[in-house]
Amino acid sequence: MLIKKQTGIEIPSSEITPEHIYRTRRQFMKSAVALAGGVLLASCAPRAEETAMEESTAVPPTTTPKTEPATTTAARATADELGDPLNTFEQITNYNNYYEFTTDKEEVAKLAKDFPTSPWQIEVGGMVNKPQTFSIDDLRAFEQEERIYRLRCVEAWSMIIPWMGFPLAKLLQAVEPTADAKYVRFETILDPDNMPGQRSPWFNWPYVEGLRLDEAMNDLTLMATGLYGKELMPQSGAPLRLVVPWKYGFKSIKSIVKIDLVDKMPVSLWMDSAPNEYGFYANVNPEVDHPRWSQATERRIGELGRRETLMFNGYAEQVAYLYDGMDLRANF
Ligand SMILES: Nc1nc2c(c(=O)[nH]1)N[C@H]1C(S)=C(S)[C@@H](COP(=O)(O)O)O[C@H]1N2
Ligand SMILES: [Mo]
Repeated sequence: MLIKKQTGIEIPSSEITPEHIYRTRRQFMKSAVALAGGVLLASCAPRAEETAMEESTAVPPTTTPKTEPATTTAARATADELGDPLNTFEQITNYNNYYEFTTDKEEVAKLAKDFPTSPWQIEVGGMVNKPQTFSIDDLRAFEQEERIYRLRCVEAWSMIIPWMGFPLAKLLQAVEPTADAKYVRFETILDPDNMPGQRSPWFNWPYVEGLRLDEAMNDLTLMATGLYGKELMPQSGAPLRLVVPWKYGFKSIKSIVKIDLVDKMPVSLWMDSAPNEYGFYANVNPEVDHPRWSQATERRIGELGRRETLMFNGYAEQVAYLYDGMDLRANF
């Protein structure tokens, strides 16, 4: 049975999961993983000599008009698998990094409000047997699931977000990467008329990101289309953004229009603008500091104290094997 949500995204009722089932599934995931063995400117700062993107100490405003999330499953799950509470819809949609609009996290929502996200196409090509252009409707062919993930920005703040979406692996399987494909390159839309930040000369637009093919195929790697059971809003990267929960938030590129399978490591926008500060891997690692600040702890949005940052953002069981034998300091 399919439940038609107000978003127009069809979600199988099997995916509408009450809390106690989450718990069971979580136990299952843990044992399954054991058996198998297996974000900046901070990244966001334009240039090293620029002032560090200082995180504001202000808690996201609660006075903004409230759009209530749909009362679905997503809304009913209240914690991640570590038992920590989800951030609120208001927090998640009013504290954003999206340099195409502004570097002010609390102004993104307002500036992005009318950004046109329909019609939209995602061109998937490069080293594949079946290049394909997907419309947002086409993406409904991929079963939508809910994934509750921690998002850790390289600026040392974090949130817990209940995403809706589908594994990137499903999309890649559909286009059939060739044997030569080693990396996946993602590109954000170039639309300076509607994205004032893209008129800034600080960056070589559009925003580009990349993953190694095995990272892209990992089950945690998500193409997100919604959160809290609602379609993504522009500030969150509508209509389609990447979510790679074990890497700093800047890897989770928003408003994607192009995905290419390639054989060379892509140069991301951050690598291009500050190669000494932002590497290709950007795995969350409390032991490898950013040149301008420590990564040992973080501030969870909505909390006062600081938390210890977890290796691979708490997803080591699922992803550490990807980096066996690699020097994580050299490959930062
Ligand atoms: N196209 C694009 N994608 C982007 C960014 C950006 O500026 N432009 N910022 C990144 C950073 S630094 C982070 S931390 C996350 C923030 O996602 P959120 O605003 O949905 O929390 O988006 C990432 N994706
Ligand atoms: Mo970030």
